[in-house]
Amino acid sequence: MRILVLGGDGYLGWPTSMYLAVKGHEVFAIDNYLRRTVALATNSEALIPSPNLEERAQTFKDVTGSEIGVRIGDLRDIKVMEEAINGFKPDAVIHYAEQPSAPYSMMGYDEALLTLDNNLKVTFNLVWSVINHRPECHIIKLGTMGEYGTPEIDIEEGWIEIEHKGRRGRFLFPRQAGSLYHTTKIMDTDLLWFYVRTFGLTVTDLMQGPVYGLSSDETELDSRLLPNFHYDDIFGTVINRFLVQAVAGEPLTVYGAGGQTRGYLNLRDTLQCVELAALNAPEKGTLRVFNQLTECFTVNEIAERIQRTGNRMRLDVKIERIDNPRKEAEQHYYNPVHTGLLELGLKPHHMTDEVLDGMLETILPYKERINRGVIQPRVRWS
Ligand code: USQ
Repeated sequence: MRILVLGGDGYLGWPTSMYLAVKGHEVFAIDNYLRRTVALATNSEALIPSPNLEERAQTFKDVTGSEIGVRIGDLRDIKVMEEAINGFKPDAVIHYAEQPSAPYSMMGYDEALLTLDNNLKVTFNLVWSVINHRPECHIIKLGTMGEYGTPEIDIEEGWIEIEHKGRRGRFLFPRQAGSLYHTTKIMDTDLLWFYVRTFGLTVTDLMQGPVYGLSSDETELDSRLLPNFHYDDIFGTVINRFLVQAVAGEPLTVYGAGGQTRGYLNLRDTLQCVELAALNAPEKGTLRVFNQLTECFTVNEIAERIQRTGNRMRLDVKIERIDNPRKEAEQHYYNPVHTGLLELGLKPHHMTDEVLDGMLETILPYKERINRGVIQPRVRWS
Protein backbone atom coordinates (compact mmCIF):
# COMPACT_ATOMS: atom_id res chain seq x y z
CA MET A 1 0.00 0.00 0.00
CA ARG A 2 1.00 3.66 -0.36
CA ILE A 3 0.97 4.94 3.21
CA LEU A 4 1.51 8.53 4.30
CA VAL A 5 2.62 8.99 7.93
CA LEU A 6 1.86 12.43 9.38
CA GLY A 7 4.12 13.09 12.37
CA GLY A 8 6.68 10.60 11.04
CA ASP A 9 9.49 11.82 13.34
CA GLY A 10 7.61 11.08 16.58
CA TYR A 11 7.86 8.42 19.27
CA LEU A 12 5.32 6.34 17.32
CA GLY A 13 5.61 7.88 13.84
CA TRP A 14 9.22 6.90 13.22
CA PRO A 15 8.96 3.22 14.32
CA THR A 16 5.69 2.98 12.34
CA SER A 17 7.34 4.33 9.19
CA MET A 18 10.16 1.79 9.43
CA TYR A 19 7.83 -1.12 10.25
CA LEU A 20 5.61 -0.41 7.26
CA ALA A 21 8.54 0.13 4.87
CA VAL A 22 10.13 -3.19 5.86
CA LYS A 23 6.78 -4.89 5.27
CA GLY A 24 6.98 -3.69 1.67
CA HIS A 25 4.61 -0.71 1.81
CA GLU A 26 5.59 2.51 0.07
CA VAL A 27 5.97 5.01 2.93
CA PHE A 28 6.23 8.78 2.98
CA ALA A 29 6.73 10.57 6.32
CA ILE A 30 6.15 14.26 7.11
CA ASP A 31 6.97 16.16 10.28
CA ASN A 32 7.61 19.75 11.38
CA TYR A 33 9.67 18.80 14.48
CA LEU A 34 7.02 20.30 16.77
CA ARG A 35 7.74 17.78 19.51
CA ARG A 36 11.49 18.44 19.27
CA THR A 37 10.85 22.20 19.48
CA VAL A 38 8.52 21.90 22.48
CA ALA A 39 10.94 19.49 24.17
CA LEU A 40 13.76 22.03 23.79
CA ALA A 41 11.58 24.88 25.03
CA THR A 42 10.53 22.93 28.14
CA ASN A 43 13.98 21.44 28.81
CA SER A 44 12.51 17.98 28.21
CA GLU A 45 14.91 16.40 25.77
CA ALA A 46 14.72 12.70 24.92
CA LEU A 47 16.99 10.30 26.80
CA ILE A 48 18.64 8.89 23.69
CA PRO A 49 20.00 11.33 21.10
CA SER A 50 17.98 11.01 17.89
CA PRO A 51 19.31 12.12 14.51
CA ASN A 52 16.92 14.23 12.44
CA LEU A 53 14.34 12.63 10.16
CA GLU A 54 16.45 12.86 7.00
CA GLU A 55 19.45 11.30 8.75
CA ARG A 56 17.27 8.56 10.20
CA ALA A 57 15.83 7.73 6.76
CA GLN A 58 19.37 7.55 5.33
CA THR A 59 20.56 5.25 8.16
CA PHE A 60 17.46 3.10 7.67
CA LYS A 61 18.22 2.79 3.94
CA ASP A 62 21.89 1.93 4.61
CA VAL A 63 20.92 -0.74 7.16
CA THR A 64 17.87 -2.33 5.49
CA GLY A 65 17.97 -1.28 1.83
CA SER A 66 14.36 -0.02 2.20
CA GLU A 67 13.41 3.58 1.56
CA ILE A 68 11.19 6.02 3.44
CA GLY A 69 10.39 9.27 1.65
CA VAL A 70 10.62 12.23 4.04
CA ARG A 71 9.66 15.87 4.07
CA ILE A 72 9.97 18.52 6.75
CA GLY A 73 6.84 20.61 6.59
CA ASP A 74 4.10 22.10 8.74
CA LEU A 75 0.77 20.43 8.08
CA ARG A 76 -1.09 23.40 9.59
CA ASP A 77 -0.29 24.95 6.20
CA ILE A 78 -2.97 23.65 3.81
CA LYS A 79 -0.51 23.84 0.89
CA VAL A 80 1.87 21.42 2.60
CA MET A 81 -0.99 19.01 3.33
CA GLU A 82 -2.40 19.27 -0.21
CA GLU A 83 0.99 18.67 -1.81
CA ALA A 84 1.41 15.58 0.36
CA ILE A 85 -2.02 14.13 -0.44
CA ASN A 86 -2.09 15.14 -4.09
CA GLY A 87 1.57 14.40 -4.75
CA PHE A 88 1.91 11.05 -2.95
CA LYS A 89 -1.65 9.81 -3.59
CA PRO A 90 -1.82 7.56 -0.50
CA ASP A 91 -4.15 4.60 -0.06
CA ALA A 92 -4.03 5.27 3.70
CA VAL A 93 -2.89 8.17 5.88
CA ILE A 94 -1.80 7.54 9.46
CA HIS A 95 -2.35 10.74 11.39
CA TYR A 96 -0.03 11.13 14.39
CA ALA A 97 0.75 14.82 13.75
CA GLU A 98 -0.52 16.22 17.03
CA GLN A 99 0.83 17.83 20.18
CA PRO A 100 0.59 14.63 22.30
CA SER A 101 1.31 15.77 25.85
CA ALA A 102 -1.48 16.25 28.40
CA PRO A 103 0.77 18.18 30.86
CA TYR A 104 2.01 20.53 28.10
CA SER A 105 -1.58 21.35 27.13
CA MET A 106 -2.25 22.36 30.78
CA MET A 107 0.78 24.65 31.26
CA GLY A 108 -0.91 27.93 30.37
CA TYR A 109 -2.73 29.89 27.68
CA ASP A 110 -0.01 29.74 25.00
CA GLU A 111 0.55 26.01 25.36
CA ALA A 112 -3.19 25.31 25.44
CA LEU A 113 -3.75 27.40 22.32
CA LEU A 114 -0.87 25.74 20.48
CA THR A 115 -2.34 22.31 21.29
CA LEU A 116 -5.84 23.31 20.18
CA ASP A 117 -4.65 25.10 17.05
CA ASN A 118 -2.18 22.44 15.94
CA ASN A 119 -4.31 19.39 16.60
CA LEU A 120 -7.54 20.66 15.09
CA LYS A 121 -5.95 22.47 12.15
CA VAL A 122 -3.94 19.45 11.05
CA THR A 123 -7.02 17.20 11.25
CA PHE A 124 -9.12 19.80 9.42
CA ASN A 125 -6.50 20.25 6.67
CA LEU A 126 -6.26 16.48 6.28
CA VAL A 127 -10.03 16.18 5.92
CA TRP A 128 -10.20 18.88 3.23
CA SER A 129 -7.18 17.61 1.30
CA VAL A 130 -8.62 14.10 1.23
CA ILE A 131 -12.06 15.40 0.14
CA ASN A 132 -10.52 17.48 -2.67
CA HIS A 133 -7.74 15.22 -3.89
CA ARG A 134 -8.08 11.64 -2.69
CA PRO A 135 -11.60 10.87 -1.40
CA GLU A 136 -11.04 7.11 -1.55
CA CYS A 137 -8.09 7.35 0.88
CA HIS A 138 -8.55 5.69 4.30
CA ILE A 139 -7.76 8.06 7.19
CA ILE A 140 -6.32 6.28 10.23
CA LYS A 141 -6.41 8.71 13.11
CA LEU A 142 -4.62 8.19 16.39
CA GLY A 143 -7.17 9.00 19.04
CA THR A 144 -6.82 8.19 22.73
CA MET A 145 -8.56 6.12 25.38
CA GLY A 146 -8.45 9.36 27.38
CA GLU A 147 -11.38 10.60 25.27
CA TYR A 148 -13.69 8.36 27.33
CA GLY A 149 -12.31 9.35 30.72
CA THR A 150 -13.14 6.93 33.54
CA PRO A 151 -16.93 6.42 33.49
CA GLU A 152 -18.79 4.21 35.97
CA ILE A 153 -19.88 1.90 33.13
CA ASP A 154 -18.02 -0.42 30.71
CA ILE A 155 -16.34 1.50 27.89
CA GLU A 156 -17.61 0.22 24.54
CA GLU A 157 -15.52 0.22 21.38
CA GLY A 158 -16.48 3.67 20.11
CA TRP A 159 -20.26 3.24 19.86
CA ILE A 160 -23.09 2.62 22.29
CA GLU A 161 -26.73 1.67 21.81
CA ILE A 162 -28.94 3.84 24.00
CA GLU A 163 -32.55 3.12 24.90
CA HIS A 164 -34.36 6.29 25.88
CA LYS A 165 -38.07 6.68 26.58
CA GLY A 166 -38.88 3.51 24.68
CA ARG A 167 -36.78 4.31 21.56
CA ARG A 168 -33.27 3.13 20.62
CA GLY A 169 -30.32 4.81 18.86
CA ARG A 170 -26.60 4.22 18.20
CA PHE A 171 -24.25 7.01 19.26
CA LEU A 172 -20.56 7.69 19.83
CA PHE A 173 -19.75 6.53 23.36
CA PRO A 174 -19.94 9.51 25.79
CA ARG A 175 -16.61 11.23 26.18
CA GLN A 176 -15.26 13.36 29.04
CA ALA A 177 -11.54 13.99 28.89
CA GLY A 178 -9.19 14.90 31.73
CA SER A 179 -6.88 17.37 29.92
CA LEU A 180 -7.09 19.89 27.10
CA TYR A 181 -4.92 17.61 24.94
CA HIS A 182 -7.38 14.73 25.41
CA THR A 183 -10.24 17.16 24.69
CA THR A 184 -8.69 18.08 21.31
CA LYS A 185 -8.83 14.39 20.46
CA ILE A 186 -12.57 14.36 21.20
CA MET A 187 -12.94 17.36 18.91
CA ASP A 188 -10.96 15.53 16.20
CA THR A 189 -13.30 12.57 16.46
CA ASP A 190 -16.33 14.86 16.14
CA LEU A 191 -14.81 16.62 13.10
CA LEU A 192 -14.07 13.33 11.39
CA TRP A 193 -17.51 11.90 12.20
CA PHE A 194 -19.14 15.03 10.74
CA TYR A 195 -17.20 14.72 7.47
CA VAL A 196 -17.84 10.97 7.32
CA ARG A 197 -21.59 11.68 7.54
CA THR A 198 -21.60 14.55 5.06
CA PHE A 199 -18.84 13.73 2.54
CA GLY A 200 -18.57 9.96 2.92
CA LEU A 201 -14.96 9.85 4.15
CA THR A 202 -13.59 6.49 5.32
CA VAL A 203 -12.02 6.72 8.78
CA THR A 204 -10.60 4.51 11.52
CA ASP A 205 -10.19 6.19 14.91
CA LEU A 206 -7.73 4.27 17.10
CA MET A 207 -8.40 5.00 20.78
CA GLN A 208 -4.97 4.24 22.12
CA GLY A 209 -3.85 3.88 25.73
CA PRO A 210 -0.40 4.94 27.01
CA VAL A 211 2.36 3.21 25.03
CA TYR A 212 5.62 1.91 26.52
CA GLY A 213 8.81 0.52 25.05
CA LEU A 214 11.64 1.45 22.75
CA SER A 215 12.11 -1.71 20.77
CA SER A 216 10.78 -3.00 17.51
CA ASP A 217 12.52 -5.31 15.03
CA GLU A 218 13.68 -2.18 13.18
CA THR A 219 14.79 0.00 16.13
CA GLU A 220 16.97 -2.90 17.28
CA LEU A 221 19.01 -2.81 14.05
CA ASP A 222 21.00 0.31 14.96
CA SER A 223 20.93 2.66 17.98
CA ARG A 224 20.46 5.60 15.57
CA LEU A 225 17.05 4.12 14.68
CA LEU A 226 15.71 4.15 18.26
CA PRO A 227 12.57 6.25 18.87
CA ASN A 228 12.53 9.53 20.82
CA PHE A 229 12.37 8.08 24.31
CA HIS A 230 11.06 10.52 26.91
CA TYR A 231 11.08 10.17 30.70
CA ASP A 232 10.37 13.80 31.63
CA ASP A 233 7.07 14.90 33.19
CA ILE A 234 5.90 16.48 29.91
CA PHE A 235 6.38 13.80 27.24
CA GLY A 236 7.22 10.66 29.20
CA THR A 237 4.43 8.13 29.61
CA VAL A 238 4.21 6.49 33.01
CA ILE A 239 5.89 3.10 32.36
CA ASN A 240 8.78 4.68 30.44
CA ARG A 241 9.19 7.26 33.22
CA PHE A 242 9.22 4.71 36.02
CA LEU A 243 11.87 2.60 34.27
CA VAL A 244 14.17 5.61 33.86
CA GLN A 245 13.51 6.67 37.47
CA ALA A 246 14.52 3.13 38.56
CA VAL A 247 17.79 3.42 36.63
CA ALA A 248 18.43 6.94 37.99
CA GLY A 249 17.95 5.77 41.60
CA GLU A 250 15.01 8.18 41.99
CA PRO A 251 11.82 7.02 43.77
CA LEU A 252 8.99 6.12 41.38
CA THR A 253 6.57 9.07 41.23
CA VAL A 254 3.10 7.60 41.85
CA TYR A 255 0.62 10.48 41.55
CA GLY A 256 -1.90 10.44 44.42
CA ALA A 257 -3.42 7.16 45.57
CA GLY A 258 -2.15 5.31 42.48
CA GLY A 259 -5.44 3.52 41.73
CA GLN A 260 -5.65 5.28 38.34
CA THR A 261 -6.26 2.49 35.81
CA ARG A 262 -5.43 2.73 32.11
CA GLY A 263 -5.16 0.32 29.18
CA TYR A 264 -1.51 0.03 28.11
CA LEU A 265 0.25 -1.38 25.09
CA ASN A 266 3.74 -2.20 23.93
CA LEU A 267 5.21 -0.07 21.14
CA ARG A 268 5.42 -3.23 19.01
CA ASP A 269 1.64 -3.59 19.28
CA THR A 270 0.98 -0.01 18.13
CA LEU A 271 2.86 -0.92 14.93
CA GLN A 272 0.81 -4.07 14.41
CA CYS A 273 -2.44 -2.21 15.11
CA VAL A 274 -1.92 0.56 12.56
CA GLU A 275 -0.91 -1.94 9.88
CA LEU A 276 -3.93 -4.14 10.65
CA ALA A 277 -6.18 -1.07 10.41
CA ALA A 278 -4.62 -0.13 7.04
CA LEU A 279 -4.82 -3.62 5.54
CA ASN A 280 -8.44 -4.05 6.65
CA ALA A 281 -10.14 -0.78 5.71
CA PRO A 282 -13.72 -0.31 6.92
CA GLU A 283 -16.61 -0.04 4.53
CA LYS A 284 -16.41 3.16 2.46
CA GLY A 285 -18.09 6.15 4.07
CA THR A 286 -17.94 4.85 7.65
CA LEU A 287 -16.24 5.77 10.91
CA ARG A 288 -14.81 2.70 12.62
CA VAL A 289 -13.45 2.89 16.16
CA PHE A 290 -11.05 0.47 17.86
CA ASN A 291 -9.90 0.62 21.47
CA GLN A 292 -6.13 0.14 21.12
CA LEU A 293 -4.78 -1.42 24.31
CA THR A 294 -3.76 -4.87 25.42
CA GLU A 295 -3.84 -4.95 29.27
CA CYS A 296 -5.04 -2.74 32.12
CA PHE A 297 -3.00 -1.79 35.19
CA THR A 298 -3.28 0.65 38.06
CA VAL A 299 -0.32 2.99 38.56
CA ASN A 300 0.41 1.13 41.83
CA GLU A 301 0.59 -2.20 39.98
CA ILE A 302 3.03 -0.73 37.46
CA ALA A 303 5.21 0.76 40.21
CA GLU A 304 5.29 -2.54 42.12
CA ARG A 305 6.17 -4.53 38.97
CA ILE A 306 9.00 -2.15 38.11
CA GLN A 307 10.24 -2.15 41.70
CA ARG A 308 10.44 -5.98 41.63
CA THR A 309 12.18 -6.08 38.25
CA GLY A 310 14.59 -3.28 39.19
CA ASN A 311 15.45 -4.86 42.52
CA ARG A 312 16.26 -8.14 40.77
CA MET A 313 18.83 -6.08 38.85
CA ARG A 314 20.08 -4.57 42.16
CA LEU A 315 18.72 -1.10 41.47
CA ASP A 316 17.18 -0.61 44.95
CA VAL A 317 13.93 0.90 43.64
CA LYS A 318 11.75 2.96 45.98
CA ILE A 319 8.15 4.08 45.44
CA GLU A 320 6.92 7.52 46.53
CA ARG A 321 3.28 8.65 46.53
CA ILE A 322 3.31 12.34 45.72
CA ASP A 323 0.58 14.97 45.49
CA ASN A 324 -1.31 14.37 42.25
CA PRO A 325 -0.64 17.33 39.90
CA ARG A 326 -3.62 16.28 37.75
CA LYS A 327 -7.37 16.31 38.30
CA GLU A 328 -8.36 12.69 37.86
CA ALA A 329 -10.10 9.88 39.74
CA GLU A 330 -7.55 7.98 41.81
CA GLN A 331 -9.80 4.96 42.52
CA HIS A 332 -12.36 4.08 39.88
CA TYR A 333 -14.10 1.44 37.80
CA TYR A 334 -12.41 0.70 34.45
CA ASN A 335 -13.48 -1.96 31.98
CA PRO A 336 -12.90 -1.12 28.30
CA VAL A 337 -13.90 -3.50 25.50
CA HIS A 338 -10.96 -4.10 23.15
CA THR A 339 -11.78 -6.97 20.84
CA GLY A 340 -11.79 -5.34 17.39
CA LEU A 341 -8.04 -5.39 16.77
CA LEU A 342 -7.69 -8.88 18.26
CA GLU A 343 -10.33 -10.05 15.76
CA LEU A 344 -8.23 -8.54 12.95
CA GLY A 345 -5.22 -10.60 14.12
CA LEU A 346 -3.36 -8.53 16.74
CA LYS A 347 -0.89 -10.73 18.66
CA PRO A 348 -0.23 -8.81 21.91
CA HIS A 349 3.23 -8.42 23.44
CA HIS A 350 2.42 -8.31 27.15
CA MET A 351 4.35 -6.46 29.85
CA THR A 352 6.32 -9.47 31.07
CA ASP A 353 9.34 -9.33 33.39
CA GLU A 354 11.52 -10.10 30.34
CA VAL A 355 10.12 -7.05 28.51
CA LEU A 356 10.81 -4.81 31.53
CA ASP A 357 14.33 -6.32 31.96
CA GLY A 358 15.04 -5.66 28.29
CA MET A 359 13.93 -2.04 28.61
CA LEU A 360 16.08 -1.51 31.72
CA GLU A 361 19.08 -2.96 29.87
CA THR A 362 18.54 -0.60 26.93
CA ILE A 363 18.18 2.41 29.28
CA LEU A 364 21.18 1.64 31.54
CA PRO A 365 23.92 2.80 29.12
CA TYR A 366 22.26 6.23 29.01
CA LYS A 367 22.13 6.66 32.81
CA GLU A 368 24.53 9.62 32.78
CA ARG A 369 22.22 11.52 30.39
CA ILE A 370 19.25 11.46 32.79
CA ASN A 371 18.31 14.96 33.90
CA ARG A 372 16.96 14.59 37.45
CA GLY A 373 15.43 18.06 37.22
CA VAL A 374 12.63 16.88 34.89
CA ILE A 375 11.45 13.87 36.88
CA GLN A 376 9.10 15.55 39.39
CA PRO A 377 5.91 17.01 37.84
CA ARG A 378 6.36 20.67 36.85
CA VAL A 379 2.78 21.26 35.64
CA ARG A 380 -0.30 21.31 37.88
CA TRP A 381 -3.82 21.15 36.45
CA SER A 382 -4.93 24.02 38.66
N1 USQ B 1 1.17 8.99 36.35
C1 USQ B 1 1.75 8.80 37.61
N2 USQ B 1 3.06 9.15 37.76
C2 USQ B 1 3.82 9.65 36.75
C3 USQ B 1 3.22 9.82 35.47
C4 USQ B 1 1.89 9.50 35.33
O1 USQ B 1 1.10 8.34 38.54
O2 USQ B 1 5.00 9.94 36.99
C5 USQ B 1 -0.24 8.61 36.13
C6 USQ B 1 -1.10 9.73 35.57
O3 USQ B 1 -1.57 10.56 36.60
C7 USQ B 1 -2.18 8.95 34.83
C8 USQ B 1 -1.46 7.68 34.34
O4 USQ B 1 -0.27 7.60 35.13
O5 USQ B 1 -3.20 8.57 35.71
C9 USQ B 1 -1.10 7.72 32.87
O6 USQ B 1 -0.33 8.88 32.63
P1 USQ B 1 0.60 9.04 31.34
O7 USQ B 1 1.39 10.30 31.53
O8 USQ B 1 1.34 7.78 31.08
O9 USQ B 1 -0.47 9.17 30.18
P2 USQ B 1 -1.36 10.39 29.66
O10 USQ B 1 -0.95 11.71 30.19
O11 USQ B 1 -2.78 10.01 29.89
O12 USQ B 1 -1.04 10.43 28.12
C10 USQ B 1 -0.40 9.36 27.40
C11 USQ B 1 0.14 9.94 26.11
C12 USQ B 1 -1.01 10.48 25.28
C13 USQ B 1 -2.02 9.35 25.07
C14 USQ B 1 -2.47 8.79 26.40
C15 USQ B 1 -3.37 7.61 26.32
O13 USQ B 1 1.10 10.96 26.36
O14 USQ B 1 -0.53 11.00 24.04
O15 USQ B 1 -3.12 9.84 24.38
O16 USQ B 1 -1.31 8.36 27.12
S1 USQ B 1 -4.57 7.58 27.64
O17 USQ B 1 -3.89 7.81 28.91
O18 USQ B 1 -5.25 6.32 27.61
O19 USQ B 1 -5.47 8.68 27.36
